[in-house]
Amino acid sequence: MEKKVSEKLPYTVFIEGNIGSGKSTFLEHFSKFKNASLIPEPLEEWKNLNGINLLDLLYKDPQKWYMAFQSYVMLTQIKNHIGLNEKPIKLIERSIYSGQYCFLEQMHDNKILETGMYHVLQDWYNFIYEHHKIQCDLIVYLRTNPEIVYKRMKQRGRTEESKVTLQYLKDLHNHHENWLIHGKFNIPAPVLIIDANLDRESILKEYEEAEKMILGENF
Ligand code: DGT
Repeated sequence: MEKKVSEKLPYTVFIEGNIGSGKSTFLEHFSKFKNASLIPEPLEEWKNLNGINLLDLLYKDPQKWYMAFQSYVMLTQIKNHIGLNEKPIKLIERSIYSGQYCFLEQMHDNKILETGMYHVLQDWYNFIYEHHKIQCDLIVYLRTNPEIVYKRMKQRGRTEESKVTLQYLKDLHNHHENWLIHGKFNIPAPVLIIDANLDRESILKEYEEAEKMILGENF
């Protein structure tokens, strides 16, 4: 049955890419489109869950905290995916997919996460995936070199990330590539690749040129 207009799900774009690839800058750029809801990652919630900084604990002791952190990420992400939206366009920073296919896989491959815990998180993911409609019309992949994002991350100097190594970013990059370029996991929508290695000024130009492609007929 055809959905009534009021029930129609918004045209939804996921913004994906490594840590420091410029996802927030991307969202900022699109704030000029008043018919688009911009949904940044709930980083502040991860940094303050009733006074507990889960992001900090994650990097200080990943073996102990990864499971709790990732399940909270999943919860906050699903809220973003299914949350009510009054505008016809929705741009979301990351998704439940990258949590699963990039971060979770990486932590399991690197044996930070016990296989039992990995299966529990996978089962949660499968359950959510089967029982909720996760709208996705386009994925924008901000593709970068790990060395470049490592430099940016150091410059940004987020205290919690002081322990993140170049190797971690290289692994995370490979997982994004395996998912979005090599199709190792389910890709829910077409992927638009943007070279996000450029400096801020040039990248803003790229975003501008890609606006029409990103917003489709909603432009
Ligand atoms: P941007 O704007 O591209 O510079 O984006 P960032 O770096 O502010 O945002 P993002 O999502 O790449 O990461 C923020 C922090 O949260 C970073 O330390 C990685 C961590 N993070 C995000 N999602 C996940 C996840 O699903 N699992 C784990 N373990 N960490 C995550």
